Amino acid sequence: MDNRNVLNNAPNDITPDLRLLIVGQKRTGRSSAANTILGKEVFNTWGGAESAVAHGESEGRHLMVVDACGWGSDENLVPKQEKLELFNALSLCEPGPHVLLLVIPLLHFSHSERAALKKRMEILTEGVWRHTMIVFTLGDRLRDSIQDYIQASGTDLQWLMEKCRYRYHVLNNKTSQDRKQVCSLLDRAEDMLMENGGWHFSLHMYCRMEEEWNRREREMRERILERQTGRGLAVVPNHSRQGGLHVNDTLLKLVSHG
Ligand SMILES: Nc1nc2c(ncn2[C@@H]2O[C@H](COP(=O)(O)OP(=O)(O)OP(=O)(O)O)[C@@H](O)[C@H]2O)c(=O)[nH]1
Ligand SMILES: [Mg+2]
Repeated sequence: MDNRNVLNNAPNDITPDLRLLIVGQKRTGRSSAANTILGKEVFNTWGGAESAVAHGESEGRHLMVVDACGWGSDENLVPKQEKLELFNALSLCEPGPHVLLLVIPLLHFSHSERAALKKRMEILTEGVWRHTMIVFTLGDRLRDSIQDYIQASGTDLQWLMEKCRYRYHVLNNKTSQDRKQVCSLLDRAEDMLMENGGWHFSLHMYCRMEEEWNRREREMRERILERQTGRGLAVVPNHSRQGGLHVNDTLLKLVSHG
């Protein structure tokens, strides 16, 4: 077994109840959040570490926590090494994470951060958002309430909040002994798991679902086209749509040929 990836193995008879995958940009407090959740200093916070996994018991739950290698800030492309690291982190979480904790520091969330994040999340398919909760770190810097912070933030954070269906939690990693913040984070994660019918995130499954929806959508468009062209009408599909999970937003422009 590769030691760099297994920091603290659980005894064989303990099955982890909840698998958490912690993702986010570099130096945002991912490892600190993982340590706060586990209630011990397992992951190093000196920087630049590779993805790693740890098991532990916290607030009455058996946890598997994967601290994924941090993302870069390139908005236009995701370097191959980053993609491989992301897949590696996922594989450490086999058969798949129940919840992804997307770490965002309580600073200004910029347009370029949004673009970089979007590019990385896209690798995991649109379906990943169902399993994603935002964890705001630097909770000690919060001056007003988190609701005020969210309201005062710009459209980029609003976009992210909507993607995550307003599932978020604030962590202050400087007070890791405050177990109430961890308890409510884990409660929220368990609620999400229930909302998802107990299903964990599986890249393989969501890729297949997207392929299937794309195939059905293509077939439906072709059938409509056949029908309309028979009646002298043409169909112009909307190619600007993202993802392939919704068929009802296909923009049909019917152009009469007289
Ligand atoms: N004040 C404050 N500092 C924090 C908090 N969380 C993390 N930090 C600090 O932020 C720095 C980065 O924390 P890490 O947990 O190593 O962040 P990371 O995202 O794992 O960093 P890399 O693995 O290097 O990408 C460290 O100096 C932490 O002490 C927090 O809630 N409050
Ligand atoms: Mg780290």
